[in-house]
Amino acid sequence: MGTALIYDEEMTRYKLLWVDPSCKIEVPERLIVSYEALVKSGLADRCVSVPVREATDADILLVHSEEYLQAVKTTPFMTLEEMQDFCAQYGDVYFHPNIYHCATLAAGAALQLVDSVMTGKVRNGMALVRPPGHHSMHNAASGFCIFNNVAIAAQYAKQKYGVKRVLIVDWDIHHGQGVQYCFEDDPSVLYFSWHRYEHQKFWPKLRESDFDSVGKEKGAGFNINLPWNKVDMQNSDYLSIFHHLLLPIAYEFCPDLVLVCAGFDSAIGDPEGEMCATPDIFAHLTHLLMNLAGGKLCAVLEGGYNLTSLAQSVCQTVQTLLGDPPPRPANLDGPCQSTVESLHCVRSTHRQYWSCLKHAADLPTFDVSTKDLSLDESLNSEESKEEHVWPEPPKRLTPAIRAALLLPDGITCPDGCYRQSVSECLDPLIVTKLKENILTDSEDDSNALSTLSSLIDLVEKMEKDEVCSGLALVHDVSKAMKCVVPHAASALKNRVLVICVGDGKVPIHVSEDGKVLMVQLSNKESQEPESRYFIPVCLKKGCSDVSGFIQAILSLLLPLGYEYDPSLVVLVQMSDSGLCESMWLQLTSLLRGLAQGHMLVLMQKGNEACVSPTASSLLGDPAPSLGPLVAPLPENVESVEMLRHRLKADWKLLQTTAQDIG
Ligand code: X5A
Ligand code: ZN
Repeated sequence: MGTALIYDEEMTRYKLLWVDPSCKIEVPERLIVSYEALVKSGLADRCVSVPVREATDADILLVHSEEYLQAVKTTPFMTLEEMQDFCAQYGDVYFHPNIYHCATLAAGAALQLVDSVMTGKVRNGMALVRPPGHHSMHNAASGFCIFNNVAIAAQYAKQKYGVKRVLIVDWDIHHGQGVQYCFEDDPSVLYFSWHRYEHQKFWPKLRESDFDSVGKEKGAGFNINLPWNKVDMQNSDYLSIFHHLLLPIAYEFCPDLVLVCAGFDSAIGDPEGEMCATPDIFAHLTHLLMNLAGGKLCAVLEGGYNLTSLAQSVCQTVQTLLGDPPPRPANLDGPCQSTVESLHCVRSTHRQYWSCLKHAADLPTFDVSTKDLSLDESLNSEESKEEHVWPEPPKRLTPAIRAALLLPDGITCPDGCYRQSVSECLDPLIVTKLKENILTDSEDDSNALSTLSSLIDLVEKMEKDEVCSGLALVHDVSKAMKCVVPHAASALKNRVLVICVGDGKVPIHVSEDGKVLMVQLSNKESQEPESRYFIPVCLKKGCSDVSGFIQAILSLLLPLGYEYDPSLVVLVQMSDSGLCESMWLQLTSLLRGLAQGHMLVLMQKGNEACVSPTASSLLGDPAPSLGPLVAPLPENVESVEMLRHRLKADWKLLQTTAQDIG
């Protein structure tokens, strides 16, 4: 199951032929540098190359009017003046004798990608296209866009494959108003867009790009707009929106297919976006979407005008689609005030449509529309524009061994995994330590000793980057945890995030030095008191409340994990975890976004059946879909909310309401 890459040089063969300051950034080099970066980094070679095709008239008419299509078809025969006149009826768009041809290829590329994913030829993929699509409308070109590539792809997927629910994530920095208009009254397509808005001062300056455009009639609730009212947004701002808005709704919606309007003008250095999120953030955004729809994700290029940041961002996206774990997220320090205000507005507006937001606070009392804009420095334009420099994202090297498994004799090692051998010559220092601290006299048989020291061996291989992740099926998870966690945390630069799933006492004491962050997910109230680094989460009825559980993961565990930024994740399945397999696999897969995928999974003997699915998730296979979700148990929602409320002073990525700050 591979990753498709769709590209054709033909789409570089058109350009702006006259002077127009608002269009001059949309250049053929955008596509050339993106593709060259994929080739140079070796990523293109790892993809399945799929040819483009021309979209047919019937394909284009899925979204556009006959009249508009016929008009665009005449542009190759126009003189320069005629083309300029033709453009004048639209906003910020130019034509060229070859752009109609390229526009059919761009839409056709999106359709080829949908075909490749839907037929199972590949798992996911990316199409590098020009012209972009998300601004173009039923009857009009707009913002460099001729045909709406992604909207056409969504209609096509519904029609040709009977796809019931499509999620469109538009992370381009502009509002894809064309996509919004196309699906406004359609509940089968959920459109999410974040965009630079600045209280309607930023192009396309539409009233309907604000948070209160939620969709119409049957489609009410299926259009989600997150306006950025300031520039300079950072990685934390983007992640906050995913954790507290997009992902909870996306999981509740349960798409059969995810389409991404993958514009990279939302990255640092872009002259349009003026944001500060670094290219590696796209690895995380991609990763966080990859466990929806059983991994069926199609990314289609939209904007992106800083050639350096564009090429880096494209590489981060494609490498993640290929299954490599994302890099360590850099300097996350919580969302800014303006982000939290926007988040609060959208969450309270949408809580009537989505049960995951039922508990969201009321609309804030401050009146957003009458805010004194003259105080916004960001609007005092030119002088405040900064030239941004950022380091090139380090090469993401994945260890040759993606998953090493420590299994008892007689259990076969799943394909693609490496069998960690049981240590034969034991390090005497470690033996003494283990005998003193963990093994009782009656048990210090050589078997337990060698299992535990093999575990330590495994963790050391992960620290040295020889192994990416590990799984151990052990006789006693408690002892394994007691042995491995302190050992890993003792290395100077290490921080260990431990997640215990299931009831029972956590066998290690968590100190306040921050070397270990322990989160327990269990059915029962914890006996131990909560603290900054020991966080018991009580979820009644375990997996019979899948909704409550996934929401706790998305909006509590992930933000904590991201802010903590561990060097190792230890995921422990206690004997009585009671978690259904699909939920467990979602948890495992989502946690690969932390610590560069350095995760050790500890499972109790007796749970053999779960070894092979867990191993495949460590290898990067997407988790199965949870199915459409019903409302979570109110008591679970409440206890998670209370916990979030208590912890948000210590953990800034847990903030969701304006009151949470200051
Ligand atoms: C696809 C895209 C931007 C148009 C900006 C016009 N279009 N000012 O990023
Ligand atoms: Zn854009």
